[in-house]
Amino acid sequence: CLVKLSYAERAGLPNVHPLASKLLKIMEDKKSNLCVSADVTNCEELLQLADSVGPKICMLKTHVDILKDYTEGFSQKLQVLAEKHDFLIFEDRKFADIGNTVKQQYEGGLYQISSWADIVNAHVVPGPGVVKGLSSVGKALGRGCLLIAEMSSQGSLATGNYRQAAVKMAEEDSDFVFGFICGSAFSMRPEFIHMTPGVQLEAGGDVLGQQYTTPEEVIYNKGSDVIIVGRGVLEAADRLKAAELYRRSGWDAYTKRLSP
Ligand code: 6AU
Repeated sequence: CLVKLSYAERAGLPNVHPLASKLLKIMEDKKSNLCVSADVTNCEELLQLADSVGPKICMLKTHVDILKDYTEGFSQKLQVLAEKHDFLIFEDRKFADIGNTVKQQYEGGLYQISSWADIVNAHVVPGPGVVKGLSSVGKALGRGCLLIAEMSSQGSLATGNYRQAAVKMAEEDSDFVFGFICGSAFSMRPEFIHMTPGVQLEAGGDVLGQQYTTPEEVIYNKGSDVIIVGRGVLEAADRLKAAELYRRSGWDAYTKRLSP
């Protein structure tokens, strides 16, 4: 189902999650449905990247556990940049355990993810308990969660009924879950946001099973809302220029989708 409503219209829907509403407004204001995946291994580089591409993105995605020099100060600086450039922080932790364990992984440990990440994601394989556990920490803090309904990697087992199970889990906890990681839009509720990784300007893949499709394919043909781009930006000679190319490509595909 291709959503014909604008991001701004969806931001005002009666049942929209406050964080989804905030994200949709940022997207409309900055004319950006681009999430840059900041998969770098040192804090200074990540902060520089965030400060540079900040004006081009609606969201910055981190893998905090690949940083070699993480400190609490880093997450504070990242929050300052998110405020400065008006983007949301998404820690791509992919929680996948029983509720009691993910609750501790989300709140505690070295990273204390719930204290600085607006958004996290979770696999649905454990069943609803994973969401309940995360929600018991994040809901009161105004955080939100994306469920991984599909994966971009070759041979992924998240197909068929698995995706339906993810939709059901999202609908049952829509005060915390506000969207999906997926290849294409499928939820009938426009208040849910679909985000798609595995995006580059040319289709292809890497040697470890990642598969790429283009912003146009993802946003216009598959009806997803947000493109998540890592190496397409990170491996470019000029990262800011690359981010602008992806922003424009994603935005053009969105305006084309809205046009009658
Ligand atoms: O653009 P890339 O291939 O350099 O990076 C894609 C990013 C990586 C992955 O961990 C993540 O997107 N990802 C995810 C997410 C966001 O959950 C799911 C998936 O199915 N495929 C995928 O690549 O940081």
